[in-house]
Amino acid sequence: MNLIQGLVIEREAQFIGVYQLDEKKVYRGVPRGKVKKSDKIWAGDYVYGTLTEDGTFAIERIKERKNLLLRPRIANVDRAIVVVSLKEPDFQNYLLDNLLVIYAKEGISTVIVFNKIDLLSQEDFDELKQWEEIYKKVGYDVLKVSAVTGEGIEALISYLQGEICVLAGPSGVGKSALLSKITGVKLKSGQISRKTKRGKHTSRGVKLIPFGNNSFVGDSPGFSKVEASLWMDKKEIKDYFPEFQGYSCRFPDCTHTTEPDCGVKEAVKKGEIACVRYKSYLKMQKVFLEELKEWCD
Ligand SMILES: Nc1nc2c(ncn2[C@@H]2O[C@H](COP(=O)(O)OP(=O)(O)OP(=O)(O)O)[C@@H](O)[C@H]2O)c(=O)[nH]1
Ligand SMILES: [Mg+2]
Ligand SMILES: [Zn+2]
Repeated sequence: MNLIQGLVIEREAQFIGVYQLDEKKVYRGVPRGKVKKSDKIWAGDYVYGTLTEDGTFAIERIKERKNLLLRPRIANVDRAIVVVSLKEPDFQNYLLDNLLVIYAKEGISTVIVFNKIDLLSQEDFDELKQWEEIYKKVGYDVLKVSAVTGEGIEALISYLQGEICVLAGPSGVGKSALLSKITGVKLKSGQISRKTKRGKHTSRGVKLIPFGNNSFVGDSPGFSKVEASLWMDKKEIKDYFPEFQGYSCRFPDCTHTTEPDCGVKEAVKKGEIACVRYKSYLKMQKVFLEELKEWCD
């Protein structure tokens, strides 16, 4: 049997939308044989199958996934576009830092996008510049855009070629607005969550929107609070702060909190590691360090 490849771009209740990459057309996917358990298929899954006479895509096989995001359920995510804003809503670096840790653990490359720059005063831009420098120094790409004026959108699109991307970030920062700008598809805010007819259960239909040359982008509902420590062992978190790597400490299992002769703490003291980032780390560890006051204001 000659199997063709498709990508699941829509997953809602019992519906599976399979995008045929060559034709750029969506078929209703019907799991067959070994893949009968349809609930194990997610948006972002690459599937192999055949086109049937009644115009459905008979799914014979699912490609092994490289990752699976939980919120929203999207598989094989290449890149997370973490959208934040300096104003409306106010920037919360702790929330951003938690998201960065989670994506780093999943092996997903991340770009930080400050949206709503049309709202900023000169003073705000000065503040934004400081945040930009902090995250760039850590190694993240930082983009400044406006979904309203379109500024910076071209640069953002150039990041997303041939990839499965997901927009994530706090509520109200303009993720859905940016998605519309990128793909040209008009979306209502909050469209992602819909009540099912059964009433009691809320289903979260997930959709990847195709654009450009086989690029796909998915929206996600806004987060109001994210704690990396709920996703992984607290001890692991230090591995996902890129700027902590390469320093040596007296104890090989140093948590970079209360231990003496800690290379990371020394680096914070010397200003090599940003205080705000280290403070986020301590908060994730639920550790309060009195001595921090001496080096960080
Ligand atoms: N001034 C300005 N307003 C924007 C911009 N982008 C989005 N907005 C507005 O911000 C509000 C929230 O935008 P959404 O796109 O719904 O935000 P969201 O991140 O998808 O929010 P959730 O779905 O709740 O997580 C809307 O009123 C948008 O019109 C922007 O670049 N500039
Ligand atoms: Mg939205
Ligand atoms: Zn240490």
